[in-house]
Amino acid sequence: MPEEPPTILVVDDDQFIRELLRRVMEKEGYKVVEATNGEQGLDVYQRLKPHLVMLDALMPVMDGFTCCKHLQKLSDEDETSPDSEHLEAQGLQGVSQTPVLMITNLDDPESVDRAFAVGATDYITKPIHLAVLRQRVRRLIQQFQLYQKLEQANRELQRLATLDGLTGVANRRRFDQYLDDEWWRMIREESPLSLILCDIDFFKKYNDTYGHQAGDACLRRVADALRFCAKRSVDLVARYGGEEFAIVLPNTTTIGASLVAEELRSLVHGLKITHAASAISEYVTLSLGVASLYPEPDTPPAKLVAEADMALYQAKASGRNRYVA
Ligand code: GH3
Ligand code: MG
Ligand code: MG
Ligand code: MG
Repeated sequence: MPEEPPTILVVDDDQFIRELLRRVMEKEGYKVVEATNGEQGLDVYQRLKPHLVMLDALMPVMDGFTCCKHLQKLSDEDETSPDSEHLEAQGLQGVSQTPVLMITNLDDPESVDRAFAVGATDYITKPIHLAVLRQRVRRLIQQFQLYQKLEQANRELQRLATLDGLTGVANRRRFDQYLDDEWWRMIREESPLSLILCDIDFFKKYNDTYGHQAGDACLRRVADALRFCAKRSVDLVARYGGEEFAIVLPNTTTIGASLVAEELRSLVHGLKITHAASAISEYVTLSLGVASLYPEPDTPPAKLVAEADMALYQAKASGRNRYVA
């Protein structure tokens, strides 16, 4: 499919200028939309999200400086990249925002400074030197598109950096971060935080019997079961280690967490994944440890993990395929 041409929004009260810019820019292969004052410009900007705004300074209703300031704000709100803070720290604020090219009769230094102060990316005076304009436009749009691509790649990388490659659930890094975040949130809300740690029973034997690839497939199915049981959007499922998984359950007491643990145990057993080498069942089973507490500022979240781990150990010691709370 051919790519859509970039869109340029021309905001000018002078019809002659608008028509000139449209003709020149369409010849360059761009799509052109028009507005006759700042207010209309903002409206079109929000609906069409152009790749470049050409902005006159003096216009009725809303002038170019005011319009530019508002554009800046709208562009900030669009900004979803977690990387924008980095860019700002390096003095690169605005690079990923829609470029605004001021095209105006005003050539006094104050107007130039004012335009850049309200967020203009570039400045050209009338009468327009068309060859210069073409080059500036090409460069501004190229840069904008490049930054958009970089930001998208960045977002994707950030997302992938939190996931476990085999099962698609959160990885250990994300687990640690989330547990810490929720620990502090529960302190503020004076609410209990629960954790379920679970471990596949006799999984080494499963690998030995069916091979590592079958082991991987089993891990994926168990991860899916965990995802199914963690029903609220705040419940986080993570791969804690090799064949160990965790569910963080905010605002949840021991009773609530135990219900989830039992549902999960029964669901995994009910999957009937054949495990001939298991000493306790003909199918793959889980042992689970449940811990729950009211977080306090001078206790680390590791305490919750240690308690869940102890409960898991007891579940193993007392026969497996069960939870201990
Ligand atoms: P228990 O019932 O006491 O938990 O016994 P177990 O055999 O499950 O426990 P152990 O810790 O001895 O073995 C865990 C096994 O999990 C060993 C390791 O090869 C396997 N494992 C860890 N990560 C992966 C993985 O990504 N893929 C596969 N297929 N196996 C894995
Ligand atoms: Mg004007
Ligand atoms: Mg283990
Ligand atoms: Mg195990």
